[in-house]
Amino acid sequence: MKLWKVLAAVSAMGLAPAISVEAATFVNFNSQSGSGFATYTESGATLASAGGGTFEFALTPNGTVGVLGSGIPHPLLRADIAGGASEVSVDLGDFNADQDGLLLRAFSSMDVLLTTATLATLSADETMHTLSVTAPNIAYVIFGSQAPSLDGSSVFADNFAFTQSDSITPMPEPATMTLLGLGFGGMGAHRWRQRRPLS
Ligand SMILES: [Ca+2]
Ligand SMILES: [Ca+2]
Repeated sequence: MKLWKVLAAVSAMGLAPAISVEAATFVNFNSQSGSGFATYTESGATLASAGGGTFEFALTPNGTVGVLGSGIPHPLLRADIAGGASEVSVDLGDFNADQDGLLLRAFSSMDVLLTTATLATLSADETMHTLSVTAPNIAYVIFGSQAPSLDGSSVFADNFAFTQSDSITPMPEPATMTLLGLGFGGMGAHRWRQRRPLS
């Protein structure tokens, strides 16, 4: 076996630097409808009304179905992510009614606040806004709006997305080392045969 073939084989078997494998998940709620939900789970994300209560699926300012905490005041929403996440984003928005203090808070599994994203919107704002947070090991997020919003978290949520990141450091496997040994051994034998006088 030629040296370049050995190197190509070893390279193909993963003797590479540590790589990051990211899996992005996206939930758009478009096939949902109705109200009175305590929880809703899709693609590893479990949605609930933060602090109890229920939520409903409703048409959002982006023209598709999203989520709204039910009742007055509207409760914030919470989403637990199975396996955790390193990045979470959600679209939040309101119709032309009041100013809103949009928020997205990320927590660890020990209920420690990791990071918060906020955005203040004007009363005339009729669009959805994407809030994103990045932190290692996000177990769940709480999102919606706070004062000056009227009636609690009076905003819709949609397009919930999260990224799970796993760092993988490939180690040379025994089979790889065996192949490497066979490769160099084969080259040695080839040279020995070339040097041997013809009989
Ligand atoms: Ca939607
Ligand atoms: Ca509002």
